[in-house]
Amino acid sequence: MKKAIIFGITGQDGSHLADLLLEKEYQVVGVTRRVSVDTTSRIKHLANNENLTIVSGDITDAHSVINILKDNQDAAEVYNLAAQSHVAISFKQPALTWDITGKGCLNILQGLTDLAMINTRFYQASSSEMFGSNYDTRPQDIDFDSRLPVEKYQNEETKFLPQSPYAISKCAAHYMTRLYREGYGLHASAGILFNHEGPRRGENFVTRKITKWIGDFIKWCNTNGVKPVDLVNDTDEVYIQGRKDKSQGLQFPKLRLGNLEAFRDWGFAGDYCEAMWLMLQQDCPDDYVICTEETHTVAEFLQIAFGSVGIPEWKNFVVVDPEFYRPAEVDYLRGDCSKARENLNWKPKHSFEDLVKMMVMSDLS
Ligand code: NDP
Ligand code: GDR
Repeated sequence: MKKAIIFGITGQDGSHLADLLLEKEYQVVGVTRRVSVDTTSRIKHLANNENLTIVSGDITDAHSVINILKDNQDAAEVYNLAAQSHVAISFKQPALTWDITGKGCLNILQGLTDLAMINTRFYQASSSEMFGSNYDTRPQDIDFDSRLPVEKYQNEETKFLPQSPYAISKCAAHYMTRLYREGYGLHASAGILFNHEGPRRGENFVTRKITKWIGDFIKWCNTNGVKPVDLVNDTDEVYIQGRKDKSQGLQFPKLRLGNLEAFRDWGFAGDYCEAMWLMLQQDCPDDYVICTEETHTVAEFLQIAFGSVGIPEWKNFVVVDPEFYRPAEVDYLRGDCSKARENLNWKPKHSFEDLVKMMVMSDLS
């Protein structure tokens, strides 16, 4: 039976990866950090799985990392999914983000090297945020007519131009992974994953913030006998009024968002965790872009999400609030995953529309 260690098992991806590895009959060691509240809701369904062991540790503490590795030197695979993963928060807590998202990766790589765990394969969760404001271009048509509009994309050859403390920390961890691969011969791969979402997504990322709001709003409408379509002309900046007469006091807070024009290449997290596993099954370690090759704006996400509950016009339910703008934004992400398609035989199984509807349905239940 193969053993795998997952740093970050309580997160969205950690929980999907644990499901996948346990299905494949791995013995999984999941690392959780000590906090004052229960963070294991995403892996609750695995509580009685005898192949899952939870150990306590913090990736910023090199001693704790090395002790976990020492106790599990027979691990075939180590996945580093642990991070302070919220881009906007990284502007407010840059040093903490650096310690977790940047230096944490080094603690694992150095631990693997110090313990001479040369048979253990390592996965680093790199990110499309590393491309920041950069992209490559190619003509949209095969005849390379330069007058045609260009197609913008990012792949393994695109230069990084990070736009946040989070992205800079991820770049450092990414380069460390490459160094330990090339310099020390570790089987270390990095997946440059574009945004991936699903019902287990944290509630402060934009997709889940939207679908959670829709779920709560529809439940509020049902409880109060209010029809969402009757409310669309309400111009209040803060609340949706449930009654024409405001004095009756039936109110629901509007959905407050930042930049609605950013483009993201959004896929389903479950599909992407399969790609992580595939990378570690290859004879040679390498870096791979994982994405859907489609891009959509936040506004398009809103359109489909509201449309899926029968609300064609979302604009009166949403307030653009500068509080959610970032000091620097990543405007356009659209990946090209030809390398993963060819070498890993991987492709996404869920479309953008499937993903949005899956998340809305889950938040309605
Ligand atoms: P989440 O934020 O959902 O999960 C992050 C995990 O890291 C949680 O389990 C968290 O634990 C853990 N963690 C945070 N700090 C520490 C620490 N000091 N020591 C140990 N564990 C810690 O992220 P996702 O699951 O969405 O993403 C997984 C990884 O992939 C992250 O590294 C992220 O940056 C990266 N990534 C994600 C993408 C996405 O679209 N989801 C795209 C590209 C890369 P706790 O529960 O205690 O907070
Ligand atoms: P991102 O995801 O920054 O791409 O990082 P997020 O969902 O936070 O933002 C996506 C886009 O939506 C805009 N936006 C808002 N974002 C949030 N969180 N809240 C809002 O209210 C809001 N309004 C508009 C943002 O400005 C941005 O343009 C995610 C994380 O999972 C990273 O860890 C990962 O590395 C990258 O994806 C790839």
